[in-house]
Amino acid sequence: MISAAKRLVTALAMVLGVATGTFAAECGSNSAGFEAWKQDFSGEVRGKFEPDTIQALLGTSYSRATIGADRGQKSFKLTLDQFMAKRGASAVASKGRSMKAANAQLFASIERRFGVPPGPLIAIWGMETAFGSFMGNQNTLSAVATLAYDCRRTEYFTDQLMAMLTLVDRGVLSASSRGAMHGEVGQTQFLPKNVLLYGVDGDGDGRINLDTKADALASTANFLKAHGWQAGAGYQPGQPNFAAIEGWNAATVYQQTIAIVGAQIDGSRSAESN
Ligand SMILES: [Ca+2]
Repeated sequence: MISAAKRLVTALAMVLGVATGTFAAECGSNSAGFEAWKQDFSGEVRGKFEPDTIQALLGTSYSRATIGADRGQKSFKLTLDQFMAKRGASAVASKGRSMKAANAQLFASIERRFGVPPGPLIAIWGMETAFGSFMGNQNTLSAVATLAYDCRRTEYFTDQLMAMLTLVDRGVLSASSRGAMHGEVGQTQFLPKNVLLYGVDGDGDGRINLDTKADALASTANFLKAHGWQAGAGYQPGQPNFAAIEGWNAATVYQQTIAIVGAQIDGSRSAESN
């Protein structure tokens, strides 16, 4: 028992060591050190990834747009009503109902597979990218590499960069993949580590491509299931599935909005499960 536990601790330490910055490459707060960091970091992970993937990393450039967006993030507290108005929640609900009708088969197959009903998935889809309209146009590998280099959240984004390099290795994403400012990709804006952990093939073409709605929505359902979603249980605050929604986004008003808009889309069925 003890030795098994010890082995587990050792294995965990090794995994965490890889994931959380035993890297010596030096972070920086402007573009000046990026080339040197890239060389150092690439040297440290050489052998963990395919040579082409390392070349792709070496081909990244410092993303000023990403850093600008990161520095510009303002955290001001909105009330739930203010947040819902700002994010166009009522438009998401009404467009969401027509998206549900137009994609009925897709949502039925997702619910059979993961137990997650359409409402919360469509609320997330509408809030994140206006149903796939705005997925972002930043080079994902450069965005994530820039944030891994940047001193503000080096550890968190080094972890994301390792996931991104794994995805490039596997051909799920590539050196030319594009997405939002912090490296979020696809129709529901997964960070690379979430693509790696929860990405699934929703349309059965044998590939995971979160730029497609079927794969993005199935992966989002898989994310919620992995965060404890129980088929048939309610998802309003205080009900069993609200915890899975809390796993999606840290902001309380965002969580509440997903629950409210989701119920508006699911309609009477969600009222029955309340
Ligand atoms: Ca697919």
